[in-house]
Amino acid sequence: MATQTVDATAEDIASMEIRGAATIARAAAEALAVQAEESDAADPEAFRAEMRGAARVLLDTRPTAVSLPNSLRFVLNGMAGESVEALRSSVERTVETFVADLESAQDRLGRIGANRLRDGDVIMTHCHSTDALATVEKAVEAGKHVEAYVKETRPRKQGHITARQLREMDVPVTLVVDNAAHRYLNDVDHVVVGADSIAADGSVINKIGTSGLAVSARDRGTPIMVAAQTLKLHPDTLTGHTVEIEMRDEDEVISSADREEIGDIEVRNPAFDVTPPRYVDAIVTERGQFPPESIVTLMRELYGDVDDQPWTEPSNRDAVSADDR
Ligand code: RI2
Repeated sequence: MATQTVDATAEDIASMEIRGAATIARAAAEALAVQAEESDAADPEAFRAEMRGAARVLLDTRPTAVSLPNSLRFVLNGMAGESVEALRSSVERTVETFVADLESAQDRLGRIGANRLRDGDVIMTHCHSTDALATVEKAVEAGKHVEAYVKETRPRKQGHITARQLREMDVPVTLVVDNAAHRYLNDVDHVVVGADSIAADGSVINKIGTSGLAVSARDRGTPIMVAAQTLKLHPDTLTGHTVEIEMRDEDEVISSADREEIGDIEVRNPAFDVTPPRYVDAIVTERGQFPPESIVTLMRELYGDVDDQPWTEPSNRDAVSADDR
């Protein structure tokens, strides 16, 4: 298990040293285990308050990937016991379960997604998604030959990570700039992407550029598979909330020297976009593959009774519900 403190983990998530929805979820859960281990809380209530505070620090790092609150909720709701010692070991056990579940979900999802890929298929990827790569890995393990067009994915070029990991699987890779995607989609059998959040209507929130790629793919008749374990299902969207799209620093897009040379301009750097369900052929989860419009059924089954924010202090919770009334 990782041994990073909550503050170090939060810093790494915010700076994207730790990135990718599943990886963020795991790191956050492991940071809570470290917090529990190192806590010198005097009594159970102090311990619980400390864990809630730690969860809020992690929660405040990045707003879009729901795997982060889902992971914090899982760990905080698993806290049980009448003594600090009992609470501490419940956190450690819950985090171990969380990490094991995450790994087996990705494994199962990979095997399901691999069934969609045939021997000789060419895929196109966007950004870097461990869930998406799991489907390719399982296909390769099953003896299928798969080749990949890998989109660079500006501004942070996470496509390079995808290219490297595909090469480690011996998958032939052609790296293209984002603008070349439409040009090569005729040669592609499947677009395979991950997700940071899935909304109740089946919309897919993923790295900026996914929606444009999906529109292009639909135009070319190329199917789009979204690989997303159920940790990516966003419970708040069941009650009408929308998913916040993170805006990142403009320095990721343009250097200050270049900017100065150009003159007075605005720069926008949204990290994610929303792909409507009509552009998505299948959402592949560890529970099977779903047409996007039916994902709400699974979301209700898994998260239907989730309306709690266990990181909120009990006094504020009362205030919130009073406001709601
Ligand atoms: P896995 C990433 O976000 C990408 O958008 C990727 O598709 C998604 O997380 C899911 O990644 P970022 O953290 O959970 O790079 O499949 O902004 O690894």
